[in-house]
Amino acid sequence: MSSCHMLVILVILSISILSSFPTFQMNNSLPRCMQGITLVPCGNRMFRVSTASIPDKALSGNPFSKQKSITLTKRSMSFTNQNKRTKGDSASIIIKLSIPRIFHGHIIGAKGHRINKLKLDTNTSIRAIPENDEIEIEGRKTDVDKAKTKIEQVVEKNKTLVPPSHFLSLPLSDSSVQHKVENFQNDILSLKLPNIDPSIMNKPTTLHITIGMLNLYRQEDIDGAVKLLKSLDKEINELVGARTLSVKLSGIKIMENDLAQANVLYSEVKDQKDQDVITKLNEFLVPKFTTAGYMKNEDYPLKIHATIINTSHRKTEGNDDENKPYKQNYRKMERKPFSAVQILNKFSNIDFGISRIEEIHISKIGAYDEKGRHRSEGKHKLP
Ligand SMILES: *[C@@H]1O[C@H](CO)[C@@H](O)[C@H](O)[C@H]1NC(C)=O
Ligand SMILES: *[C@@H]1O[C@H](CO)[C@@H](O)[C@H](O)[C@H]1NC(C)=O
Ligand SMILES: *[C@@H]1O[C@H](CO)[C@@H](O)[C@H](O)[C@H]1NC(C)=O
Ligand SMILES: CC(=O)N[C@H]1CO[C@H](CO)[C@@H](O)[C@@H]1O
Repeated sequence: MSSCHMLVILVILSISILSSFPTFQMNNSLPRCMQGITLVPCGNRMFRVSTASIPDKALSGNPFSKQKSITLTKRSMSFTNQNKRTKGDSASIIIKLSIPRIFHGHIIGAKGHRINKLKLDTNTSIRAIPENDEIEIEGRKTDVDKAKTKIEQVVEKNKTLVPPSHFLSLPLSDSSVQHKVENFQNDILSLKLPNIDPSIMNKPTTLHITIGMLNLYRQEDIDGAVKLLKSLDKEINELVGARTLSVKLSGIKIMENDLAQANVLYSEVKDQKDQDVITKLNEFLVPKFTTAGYMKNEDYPLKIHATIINTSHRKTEGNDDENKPYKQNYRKMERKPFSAVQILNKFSNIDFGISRIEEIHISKIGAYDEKGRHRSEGKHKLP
């Protein structure tokens, strides 16, 4: 047993030794449930020790009680303190990795196949805690490190499989345009066509033009994307110019080639100059967000449109709760198309009017605010 190892044990058990280390800091602002790891100083190095494994006796009644110990939480999982441990160290530690719950299914694998293999291969115990977006790994330090690397590889490899979480949006907030969209949707509903029901109508309050899809699964990604958008303030304003950006929405089209098998019905931005500004915004923003890792590197052309009907929203049991675990929430749903023949015949010349575009939002898919708009994580105000 190395002398440092001895020290770790001594530190855990001895109040007098604990208090003699000046580098030991306190943080009592964390909830108890997040205090999985206690950092214990040993010489000029810090060791992570599972708080649970520290005897209460060693901690109670001294200034370094559990509540006051430094802990690694899901927000601070960057292990800057990756010192090599001496060989033969068999102390068991627990770490909590910040892994968004959307990936937990990939890590667990079908019938737990992948997680079981991970556990066996690395001699660790691994537990998914979807409520906290955490994966907990327990074992010897070297084994835990191995498991951590492997889990991160699974996430990296499977990143392309999960649906986007957010999008860069130009909300069309003009109430008269929204009202016309609502009337149009009601007119369609009154035709009582097969496979058309209120659930597939995009809420008029969410009317928007999409600049690009975002993959922001963790709070730190959301914060980073918001910060990035804010950092581009000046360039965006220069790009848009002094003139107010407003778009005229008119006409309706469907995304599919077969009129009888439509899934998405949308209206288009008519004015070429407005289209050009939006295209420029897209061409400027997409590379920035892609480089930062918030957008997937997908090379599809921008289609400037405002969706009015989308059969993906069709209400099926269990797909409307953003807090449901991965499997229930993201199971593949079958899309039931509708025939757009009658709608296009009847309303092809429809005009929804002009809506000013005042802001660029980072909007969350499937989450809405009290006014029925997409929940905004952050925004840029246009001139
Ligand atoms: C204590 O934890 C809180 C919450 O994670 C954090 O905001 C704060 O900066 C921490 N304080 C210290 C001294 O580490
Ligand atoms: C697996 O890890 C435990 C500690 O978590 C250790 O006691 C045991 O010896 C290890 N087994 C092998 C085969 O390395
Ligand atoms: C339709 O809705 C789905 C699910 O919300 C979304 O992924 C897709 O981008 C939408 N399509 C259009 C064209 O709005
Ligand atoms: C589609 C894809 O890349 N899936 C990968 C998910 O992660 C596992 C483990 O790393 C890979 O084996 C899969 O190929």
